[in-house]
Amino acid sequence: MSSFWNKLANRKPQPAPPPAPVNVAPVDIASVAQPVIPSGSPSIPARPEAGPSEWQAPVLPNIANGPDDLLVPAVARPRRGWRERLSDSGFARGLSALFARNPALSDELLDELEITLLSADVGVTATSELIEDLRRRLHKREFADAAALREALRARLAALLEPVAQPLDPRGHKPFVLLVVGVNGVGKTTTIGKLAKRFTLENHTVLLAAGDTFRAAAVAQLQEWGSRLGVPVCAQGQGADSASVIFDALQMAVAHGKDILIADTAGRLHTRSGLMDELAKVRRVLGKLDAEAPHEVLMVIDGTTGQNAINQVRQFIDAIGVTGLAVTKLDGTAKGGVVFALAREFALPIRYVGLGERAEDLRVFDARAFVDGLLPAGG
Ligand SMILES: Nc1nc2c(ncn2[C@@H]2O[C@H](COP(=O)(O)OP(=O)(O)OP(=O)(O)O)[C@@H](O)[C@H]2O)c(=O)[nH]1
Ligand SMILES: [Mg+2]
Repeated sequence: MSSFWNKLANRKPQPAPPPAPVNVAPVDIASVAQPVIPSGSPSIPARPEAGPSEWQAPVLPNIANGPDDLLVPAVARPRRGWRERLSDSGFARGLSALFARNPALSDELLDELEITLLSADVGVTATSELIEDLRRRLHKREFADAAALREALRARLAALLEPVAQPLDPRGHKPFVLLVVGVNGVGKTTTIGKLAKRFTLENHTVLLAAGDTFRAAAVAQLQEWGSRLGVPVCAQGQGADSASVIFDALQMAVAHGKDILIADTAGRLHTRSGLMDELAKVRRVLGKLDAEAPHEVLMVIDGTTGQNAINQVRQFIDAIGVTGLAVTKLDGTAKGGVVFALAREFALPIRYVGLGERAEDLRVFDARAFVDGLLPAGG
C-alpha cells in the first residue's frame, strides 16, 4: 500500500505523463467499426448540442455480436425485439398464463397476480403496492373487464420503471470514466465489450482498463474484446494492483485525448470486506487525477439472481457508491421481476439491460419496451 502511494507521489510532479504501456496497439477505430454498418441502414445521429438531460441515446443499427461479429455483415443478423427476447422469461409466461386462466374480473385474479409477481422477484414492497392499488380500483368498479385491469397493470409497471430509465450520457467529462463493478460472473466484462462497441459506433474514442487483476484469464478476455474491436486496452497482468492499473489507464486516456475510459474490476462477493475496500481505493486513487472520477459507477446485476440482488446493491452502494445499474441475462428463463424490485428499492438509474449474449442485445433501458415485452397490450 505505502509503496503504491510512494509511486503515486513520484508520478505527480511529471508535467506531461508519458502514456502507460499498452499491450494492444491502438488501431484506427473508424476503419474497424465501419464495415458493421450496412449500407442503407440509418447512420448514427451526431450528438446534438442539447444539454445532457435532453439527449436520447441513439438506437444502434444492427450492430454485431461478440468480437468476431465485426467481421460479419450486420445485415445478416436481424435485430430481435424486446418481446422476442423477454417472452420466454418466467415472468412473461406467468403473466400470460394468468390472464389466459382468468378471463373474468375477480379477487382470485388479483390473488394469483400477487403470487406471480412475488415469484418473479418483483419483491414484497412493490408487489403489495401494486396489488393494493389494483384491488382498490377493482372494488370501485373502475375496470370494465380483465383486459382493463391488464392495461392498468401495464401502466403501473411502466410507471415504476419510467423514473429510472435514464440513459447514460458520457458527454459531460473528457475522459468520461466508467467503472464497472459487481459480484462474480454477472456479465461485467461482456458488458464492457458490448459498451465499447456501442460507444465506438457512436463515434466516441474508448480506452479499456483491465482492472480485474485477479485472474490472468480476465485480462485476456478484455484484451480479446479490445483487439477485435480495435480498442486499446491498458493492462499490467495478473496480480498487479487494480487501482494502479486503472490510475495508469486514466493518465493514458488523458494523454491520448480519449473520450471514454471503461475500467473492468474483479468480481467480488459483496460480503468480503477486503475486496470491497479495494474498490474504495480505486475511487480514492482516481480522485488524485480527477476529483469527479469515476463519473459513473455502473453496477452489473445478473437478472437471474432474484432478491439477493437487493443485498448486493446495498453493499456496493456502501462500499463505493453506485450511480447506475445494468441488469444482464434477462433473456431466456430469467424471471425479470428484479428490475422492478431494484427500481422500487433504490431509484437508481437503470442504464442498460442485457437481453442476450450478442452485443446488440445490450439495450439502453426502455421502460415501455420492457413492460411490453413482459406483458404485451391486449393479449
Ligand atoms: N444470456 C446472457 N448471457 C450473458 C449476458 N451478459 C453476459 N452473459 C454471459 O455471462 C457469462 C459471464 O460473463 P462475464 O462477462 O465473464 O462476467 P463477469 O462479471 O466479468 O465475471 P467475473 O469476471 O468472473 O466476475 C458469460 O458467459 C457471458 O456470455 C446476457 O445479457 N445474457
Ligand atoms: Mg470479468
